[in-house]
Amino acid sequence: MDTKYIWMDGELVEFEKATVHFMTPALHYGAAVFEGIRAYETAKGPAVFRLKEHAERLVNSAYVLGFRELPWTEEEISTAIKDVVRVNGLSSCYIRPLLYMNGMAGNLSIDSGVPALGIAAWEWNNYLGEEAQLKGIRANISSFTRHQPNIMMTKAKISGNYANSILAKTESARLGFDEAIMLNTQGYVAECTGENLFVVRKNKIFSPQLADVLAGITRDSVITIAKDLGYEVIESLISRDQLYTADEVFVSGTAAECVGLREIDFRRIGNGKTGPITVAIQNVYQNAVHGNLPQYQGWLDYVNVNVSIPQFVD
Ligand code: PPE
Repeated sequence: MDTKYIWMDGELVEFEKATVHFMTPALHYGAAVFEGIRAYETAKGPAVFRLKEHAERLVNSAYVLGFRELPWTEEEISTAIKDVVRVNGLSSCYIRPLLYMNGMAGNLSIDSGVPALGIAAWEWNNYLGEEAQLKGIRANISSFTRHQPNIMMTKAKISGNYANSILAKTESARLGFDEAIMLNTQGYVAECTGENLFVVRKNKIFSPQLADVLAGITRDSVITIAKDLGYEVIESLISRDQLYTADEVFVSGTAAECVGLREIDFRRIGNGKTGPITVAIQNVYQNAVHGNLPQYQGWLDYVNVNVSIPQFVD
């Protein structure tokens, strides 16, 4: 992995030394929360995309999981994230903060552990394959149901929630698909294993309501961009057959960015290529994240501005 330092509880630790103990409760119970963030190359150096919203969601996820007090503020976490990008000399990268229950496994109350925080950053392109952005991907409807919101807390990016995604993604991959679409307990479309989903029908854009899915920050960016492009965006129930007959279906996520679905359950979607509205949104998104569009500058946090002096350990 192309990274040298990982931030752990306030110190920059060499990659090989950034380890946790086998008895860490987070490892046993999935009692951790995380973020996926991207930084992109711009004319003014690397910029983290929507850092404030990601730091806020991380802290909210920890709160939902049950942590009452955290030793870091959102601002401190944001500064640490920028430090990690800078000290690793990365111009564009994926950033993974993980806030986890530390201590000794053996007690399921979150109060029996203490919060710990690590932040890594590395180059990570093509989450859904090299040609995903251009050609679109193939998905299936998973045989696994997405979380019911009183079983797992779907607004929180809790590590344990991702066992559900692993079940679905593994099944899809073994069946030869690129991604799984998951239905909610009522049988309506929820989200993919690591992306939110959109449907285009007669020039209108639909997305499942937030009730049982992660409130994706890319989803929010896509909605803003789509509206700025003049499209109506409607949050609604979406059924499986509405996917099959859609003009376009696309997914959004930090890692995946914006990717069209060219086939679902062996049925061609639209003309079997990334659709024109998806392409238009992809273009604006790519220009926005690279700092080419003044109207979306507020989404960027430049890594080389207000530089602090991070603490290294050997
Ligand atoms: N739904 C789920 C279940 C999800 O995991 C993600 C992010 C999204 C929606 C989109 O959220 P946002 O990134 O804020 O637009 N999935 C992460 C990938 C997880 C992985 O390690 O794999 C991501 O894109 O960072």
